[in-house]
Amino acid sequence: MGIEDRSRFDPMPMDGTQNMKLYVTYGSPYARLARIIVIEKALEDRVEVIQAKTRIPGSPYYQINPSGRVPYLVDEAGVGMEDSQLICAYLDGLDGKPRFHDAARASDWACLRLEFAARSMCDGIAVWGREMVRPENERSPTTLAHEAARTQRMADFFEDRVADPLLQGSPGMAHLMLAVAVEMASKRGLGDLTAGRPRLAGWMRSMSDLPSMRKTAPP
Ligand SMILES: N[C@@H](CCC(=O)N[C@@H](CS)C(=O)NCC(=O)O)C(=O)O
Repeated sequence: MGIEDRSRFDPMPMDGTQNMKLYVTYGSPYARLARIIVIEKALEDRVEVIQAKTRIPGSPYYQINPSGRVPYLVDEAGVGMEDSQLICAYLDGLDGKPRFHDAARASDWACLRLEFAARSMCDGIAVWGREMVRPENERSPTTLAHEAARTQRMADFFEDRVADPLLQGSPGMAHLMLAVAVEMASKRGLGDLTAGRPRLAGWMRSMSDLPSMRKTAPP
């Protein structure tokens, strides 16, 4: 649903609070993380997912989030917040039982190092994707080559790490970030990062099978 249509779909809970609103684009890997947490935490009834129009001059979305980025969450009190890290932690903690940011993981530097390495990989893939949507004569071959090489190095890094117990077992933010990054690389045309990387391939098969990953697969 576009932001211009949303007033028709704004159910107001009886207690005077409003449903949360999560602004996304369906191709954004960062917005996808927030959408995954909404599903994993069974928050679909409390969070309305709204498609924002990003990267266009004068978008009405800039009245909601002046940075123009997604994801952006407006909470039940009407307070807005941006960035997938913050939004995921907020949504995960609403029931007081965070599963993706539990206290053990939040203070575990090894977990956080993996999550942020995956985030760094995703940032590079996003830059590559952004470059590729420009008209061909505006694309920078230097940037494309730089980001493509970074992506391959990071895929090698994770081929060596996915067997680590930290990336096995129930998913945390590092798992989600890495899985979303690998799927985005393939979707955006950077290739199948699991090809020739058997450990990453096996790991991705189980991640891509999660219902929340399937339901949020990019168009
Ligand atoms: N660090 C941010 C990154 C968010 C981000 O870069 N979002 C992109 C989509 S992938 C965006 O909204 N771009 C629109 C723009 O730059 O105007 C996060 O984790 O949420």
